[in-house]
Amino acid sequence: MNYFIFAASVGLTLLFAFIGLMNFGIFAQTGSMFTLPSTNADYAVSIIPGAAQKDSTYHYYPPKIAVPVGTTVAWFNNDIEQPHTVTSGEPDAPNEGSEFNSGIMPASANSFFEFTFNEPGEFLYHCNIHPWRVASVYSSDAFFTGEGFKIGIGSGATWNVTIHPRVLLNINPQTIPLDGTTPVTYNVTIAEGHSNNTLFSRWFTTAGEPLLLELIALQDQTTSHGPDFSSTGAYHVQSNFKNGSSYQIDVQIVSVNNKLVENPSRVLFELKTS
Ligand SMILES: [Cu+2]
Repeated sequence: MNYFIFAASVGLTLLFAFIGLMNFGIFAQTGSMFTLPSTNADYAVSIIPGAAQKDSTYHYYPPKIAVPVGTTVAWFNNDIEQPHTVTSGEPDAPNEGSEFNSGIMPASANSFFEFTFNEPGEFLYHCNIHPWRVASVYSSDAFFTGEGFKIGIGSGATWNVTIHPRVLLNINPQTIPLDGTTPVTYNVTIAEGHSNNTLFSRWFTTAGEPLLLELIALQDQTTSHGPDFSSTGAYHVQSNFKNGSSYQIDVQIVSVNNKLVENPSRVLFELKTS
């Protein structure tokens, strides 16, 4: 009998230890993804699991972004049990932290810091606790207007894919009232050059917001993902975008409040690369 109780209690202990490990695994996994608190941010940067280690390839991911002026970036501490900071400037620079500084971001799930880039320029930043990786946000006031749209271009009017492998576009229809809630669906088609070589075509829905679409130059197959947050934030399209080319970006408002638009607003603009 005693032996039975002992065996049962060992069994239970092992079972609880196993459940504990399972929970930890699930927790760690959730922590590495964007399960987000409410934020009005436009773009998510992750402080990645393992960021505290010196041999980690990245501390922040993506490490380098280019966004239109007015973009709010949110950094999430996804490195479980490690505090980090998001501190403007280079480590030990005299102006360190003068543009923005998160202070210590606690090592808890969904801990985040956000900052709106209202001035154009290149903003380097680093972590005060692990000051061996510098990341950057480039902010540009370049934009295209026409055909009822204003399109902010994070890289500047011409996109240099070597300097800025990622560029965020802010596609803002001027003829449709955006109330921050009513769903608006955009159809985006991207073609290379003046040919009909369509790289990409997809519908994107926002919650009554402009469409934030990031182009990522990667020599890989064309794919898309997003948005960064549960129903808002940037979408991303990766393709073999390259310098010495131009991309025809065709945007149409397909539906508002899930009703098809009869005379869709449509813009076709050209994004040249260096
Ligand atoms: Cu850090």
